[in-house]
Amino acid sequence: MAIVKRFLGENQKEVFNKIKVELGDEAIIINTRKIRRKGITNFFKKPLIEATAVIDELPAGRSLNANTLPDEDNSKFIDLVNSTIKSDKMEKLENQLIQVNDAINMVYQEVNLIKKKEMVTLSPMLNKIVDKLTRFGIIEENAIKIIDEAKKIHEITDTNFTEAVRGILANYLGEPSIIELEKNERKIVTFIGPTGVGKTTTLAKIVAVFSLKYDAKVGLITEDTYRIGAVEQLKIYADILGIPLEVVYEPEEIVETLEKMDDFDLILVDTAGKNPSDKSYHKNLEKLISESGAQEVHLVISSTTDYSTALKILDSYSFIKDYKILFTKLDECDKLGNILNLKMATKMPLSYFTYGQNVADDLMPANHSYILKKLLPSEGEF
Ligand SMILES: Nc1nc2c(ncn2[C@@H]2O[C@H](COP(=O)(O)OP(=O)(O)OP(=O)(O)O)[C@@H](O)[C@H]2O)c(=O)[nH]1
Ligand SMILES: [Mg+2]
Repeated sequence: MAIVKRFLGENQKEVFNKIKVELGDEAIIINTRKIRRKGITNFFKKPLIEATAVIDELPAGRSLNANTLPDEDNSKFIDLVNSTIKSDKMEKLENQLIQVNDAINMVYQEVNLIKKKEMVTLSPMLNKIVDKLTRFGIIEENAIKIIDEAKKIHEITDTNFTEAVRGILANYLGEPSIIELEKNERKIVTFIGPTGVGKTTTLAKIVAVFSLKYDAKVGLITEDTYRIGAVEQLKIYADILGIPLEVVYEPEEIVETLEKMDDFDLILVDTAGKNPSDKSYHKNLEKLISESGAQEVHLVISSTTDYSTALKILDSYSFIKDYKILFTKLDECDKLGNILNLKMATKMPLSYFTYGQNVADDLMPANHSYILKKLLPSEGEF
């Protein structure tokens, strides 16, 4: 409840000073008026000044001075003040509600997990392994699922438990779905994804592999004329690798551009990173992919993105029906289990991993053995 109080003084300065001393700097003066002094002898004297001040809460360490003018009728002021600060309070209340809601959701998830744990009744030893998997970034729900499956395999087939976990993880991660070229067939591959995840750098790495290692005829197209320096960035890579770079300003232009690159083995198309919830971005991207007839789309995502954010990002790209996930920045990621979570959630194939800024290197097919080695460095048991 707000505090509303009237103060009286010889002049405005004195009254304002009283308010400041008693209620602090945050107090708001909502009304001032002149008051005639009582008694005939006071009639010609200067009137007194009365100010009404309000504060939402008394600052810490202050108390209301009993000597200041008591407010005879502050209820209407309180109503007035409460209505003006209502929106502020409502906002606070809404935030509190959101927090309560989040807390309920968390408890709900915890209860669900406890229920699941009870259902699969893991021994303390197996629970320790679940902990190890979760420390690696695998969400608890997936960790329990994996351990439960491994337990069954171990019991039925007598396979060593660690090997069973290894097999299950490898199975969930799947085989890498890398770019493969057919003889006399041109392949067009488009790279999409949020801003700054490493699309252009990765594309340059893939060009380097195909043109230098496999001697394929590779061409580059970019539609990223949005970001300053984006074309120049790619042009530098193209010049170093001695391959042509074409720029398209509108999605439809890609048809004509591709006609010029008829005899190429591989054409990689770079796109501008933008906020994936931008609707015009969707339209342009869809058009670019369909007009180009791209056989493959690689959705590039940084492995350092936390699980829930990455899920939202992937969801925002769900207007693209068929894509592979390409994870970058594994060198900066200390929770590689996240890759498994996203693979399990989307069931989309994984194409490549990148693990550094070096264009001539730092790229590999999305091998599950890389992740498994990080989880279980030695050949030993859990
Ligand atoms: N540590 C690390 N850095 C990387 C990796 N891949 C790319 N980067 C860095 O990430 C930054 C952004 O890379 P870009 O290739 O420009 O990213 P982009 O997705 O094309 O960015 P936009 O076109 O602006 O959306 C650069 O500093 C890269 O060197 C990687 O695997 N590891
Ligand atoms: Mg780029």
